[in-house]
Amino acid sequence: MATSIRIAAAALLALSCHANALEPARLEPGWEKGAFMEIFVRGYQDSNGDGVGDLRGLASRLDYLKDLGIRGIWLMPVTASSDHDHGYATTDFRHIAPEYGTNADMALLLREAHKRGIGVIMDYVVNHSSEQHPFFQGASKSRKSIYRDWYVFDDAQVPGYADGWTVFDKNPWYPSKAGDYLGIFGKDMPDFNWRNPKVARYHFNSLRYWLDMGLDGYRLDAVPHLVENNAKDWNDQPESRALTRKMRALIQSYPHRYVVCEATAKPIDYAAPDLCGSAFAFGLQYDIVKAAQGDAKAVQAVADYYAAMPAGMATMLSNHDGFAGRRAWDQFKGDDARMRLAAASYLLAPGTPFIYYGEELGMAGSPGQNPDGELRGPMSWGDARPFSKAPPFRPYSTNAVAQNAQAENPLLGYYKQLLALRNGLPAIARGRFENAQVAGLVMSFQRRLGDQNVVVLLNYGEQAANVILERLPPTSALVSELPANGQPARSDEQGRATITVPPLSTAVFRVLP
Ligand SMILES: [Ca+2]
Ligand SMILES: [Ca+2]
Repeated sequence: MATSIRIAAAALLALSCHANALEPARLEPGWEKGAFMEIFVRGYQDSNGDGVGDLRGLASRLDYLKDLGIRGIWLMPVTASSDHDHGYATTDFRHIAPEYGTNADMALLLREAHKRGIGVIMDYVVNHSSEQHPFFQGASKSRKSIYRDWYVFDDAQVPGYADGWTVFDKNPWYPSKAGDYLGIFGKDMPDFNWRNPKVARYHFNSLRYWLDMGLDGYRLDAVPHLVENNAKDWNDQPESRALTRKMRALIQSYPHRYVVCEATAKPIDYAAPDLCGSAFAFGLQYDIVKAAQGDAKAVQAVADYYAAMPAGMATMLSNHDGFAGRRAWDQFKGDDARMRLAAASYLLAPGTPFIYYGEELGMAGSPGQNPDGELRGPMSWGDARPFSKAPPFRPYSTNAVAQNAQAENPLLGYYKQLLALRNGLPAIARGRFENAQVAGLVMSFQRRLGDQNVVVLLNYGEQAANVILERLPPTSALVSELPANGQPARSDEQGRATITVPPLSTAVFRVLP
């Protein structure tokens, strides 16, 4: 059974390889500036009643994502892994995890997503494999294994190389039958030896494998950790940047592909067009949440960040990792108005926004889990067609009955409105960020692209605010886009307009010359 599926998938791949050179672009240029959904496949939709989400389940929810206004999907790791949870301990870089489906299911998901104008990128774990990976099983059992030089062993380096290391408060060296090996992220995840050209060739071919199938790009995991030089110089080394550059170039040798890097320490460096091109704006999410909670300093910090950041930043409110913060709904303790402000603070701003699955529903964490586990629960679809017919792999969210995709859910409607603006007004998706003004708890800015000029005003305060907008085109009409039936306004001959923004709300105007 498995063999015949693999053969079918291989035949399908062969077809897509040949078609690749002549194939027209599947997605519109600039598609990656639409909003992405970060999806934990295990928690999204189960199709076969085993209580575990899978690719066919996700494919059956593509209409929901399209209807919401999503333009891209980031799949957390979907290839075979040994951790039975997040998937970052890879055991096979070229086969889908059996509990998620087959490579043919992946090809199906890509086709169905493209039909709906949605691009799909997947996590690729470049720094390490699982200790269960057959390569490491060989490398760690015998010094004679052909795979031993695929990993970092202390005796392959200068004497004393493994002495005196502390990485994330731990000694990253672990014993094995074949000597001590390096595991920056722990014993279960041995680091690849990226100085070995065979390792680089293997991963470059794996990246090509999924691109040839039609994948629209990658989220490259932990790239500043590819190469370590010594006990002191192990983070963000020049060699790691050079490899990241090379991978980005390889991926973007295919048309309309998007790459985003996880580079927690120096994300702005990694978002440079000649390095990764895009990187997660770690840190910004704390300020957005604080701003939406009414912290004036944070409001200024958000405006300053957008004014200074490269266009390729990937923004978010939270993600699958506890260090990035709890689920947004939990951080706001269910305060719908502040949750909306946080959403507007990144979905109407520059960069590529990544919504964490369920955020748009106001989904809370899974009960009784560790800090990471509570973030990765089953999606709150509602009872009519739930996540699974079987007991789920992890308990449903604490508010799955109150906040789901089927019940009357004003927050979901609001996310649709924001994404409709992003998709309908190119200045919001791709325009410059200009003329930011901050006064206390009120922030406004203009987004401009070609002739299109859009003004966004956010009032994080509990009182209505009168904002005097400056530097507008003189004597222009301001047409309200949010709320849809809002009062219009006009700028005077000095390019000023006075707008009243209700408490805890966002207003969007299109400026017509
Ligand atoms: Ca399943
Ligand atoms: Ca490494």
